[in-house]
Amino acid sequence: MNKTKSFPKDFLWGGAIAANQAEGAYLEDGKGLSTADLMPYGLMKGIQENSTDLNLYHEAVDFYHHYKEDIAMFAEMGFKVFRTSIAWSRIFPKGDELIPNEKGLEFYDNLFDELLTYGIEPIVTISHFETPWHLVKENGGWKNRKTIDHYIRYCETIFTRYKDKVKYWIGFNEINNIHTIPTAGGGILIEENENRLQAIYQASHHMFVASALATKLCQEIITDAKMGAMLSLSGVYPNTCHPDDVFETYELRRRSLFFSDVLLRGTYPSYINRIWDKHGVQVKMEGNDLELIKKHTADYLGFSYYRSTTHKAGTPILGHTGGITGTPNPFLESTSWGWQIDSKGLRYVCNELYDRYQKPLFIIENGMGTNDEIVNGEINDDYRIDYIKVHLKEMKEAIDDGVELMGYTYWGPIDIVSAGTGELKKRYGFIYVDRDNEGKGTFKRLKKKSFNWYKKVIETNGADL
Ligand code: BGP
Repeated sequence: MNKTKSFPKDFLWGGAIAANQAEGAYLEDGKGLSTADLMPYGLMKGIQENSTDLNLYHEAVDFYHHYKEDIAMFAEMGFKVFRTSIAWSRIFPKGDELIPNEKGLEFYDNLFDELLTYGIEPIVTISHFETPWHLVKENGGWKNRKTIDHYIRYCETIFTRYKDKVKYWIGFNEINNIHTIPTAGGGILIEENENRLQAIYQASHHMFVASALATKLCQEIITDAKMGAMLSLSGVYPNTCHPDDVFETYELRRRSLFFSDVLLRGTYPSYINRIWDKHGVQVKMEGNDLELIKKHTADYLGFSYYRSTTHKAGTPILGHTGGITGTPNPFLESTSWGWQIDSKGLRYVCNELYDRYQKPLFIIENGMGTNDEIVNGEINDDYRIDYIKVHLKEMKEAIDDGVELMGYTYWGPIDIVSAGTGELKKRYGFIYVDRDNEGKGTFKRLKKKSFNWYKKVIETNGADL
């Protein structure tokens, strides 16, 4: 008789958003410009500094002024945790100041207090696809080793300020995405004729040192703090069983796992040397960098899982997955955005990661973005319920496989601006927001069918899916 598959009783159910995709108020109360504020077509399309086109990140869904109402609904669903990010440029508008912006600090004090009044634990991403624009434009962002100092001053400020309110932290969102979206993912601009991978791996090294220093600082300032590494780790399969497809896909996967290898194992893996040699990369390291990285590894691995893609040998890739470089998987359905739905792949990835690191995992992003329609005043998003249901079932299997899974924060419990496209019509939420791609709407919130379904999932700890 199979023992009933169940989630641990202390499983951390919740939802996840990011400051730049939800808050709006992009220049309010002293906030400085961030890289996201200059990307009207989404974070994949890079900086458009002088564009006058509508940038939906500027007002997003106005979480800055609606957070109390939204948190009340997250509490109604029974959230145990809620992940969001602090906008670095709210705290240090240019990034290199010595004194923080008090109004920025106050906002997050109020936000975390609101969560805690409902017994919801905040999970805070320190840098989620946005860096103060001044640091990037004037100082080269993470290419410049000085950015470590600015980031650590920012960390010391928020750890000290929120030490009694926040114990779950994440250093960088999807740090491996510096490959595919270097400006959003790594706060760097790749110049004309610059060696792209030299820039990416040098910046990554600075981010690794900053992560180690931040982990050390966090544990010194906040008792029982948990500092997580976080990567984008949807699945990637060989396009065919041809050994070339298989091996090149393995290399591609490892180019992502390189980041978690360094952050969780604490050393640069030997396979990276061949990649660096091949691309003329020479990473400058200083003093006790490697000792810091070795000593202060992350406590857990958070990752985003949405889909799986395929890779065909010989297909040029910009980054770690580079999207679907092979043919679409004929065994999988796709969302209206062409993301292939692969719940079994989540079980695979959970096992892959737990076998590799033997550290707790946290599914910190998973969700379905699609074009929800209001029909007769209702939004019947059965497709979203089905998407989540099949993924939760595979998570239970992974737990039964022996994987230590800390929790699940559904990506976008409320509609927010897409990172990939800068649009609002790609909706993820259990809560609909009346605002469209043209920036029109009342910001009114409306529960979708999935709202009460997810509430029941949490109430029953995922028992009857
Ligand atoms: C991840 C990001 C999130 C979120 C998600 C969904 O890479 O960490 O910020 O945006 O992708 O992607 P999109 O918003 O493009 O649908």
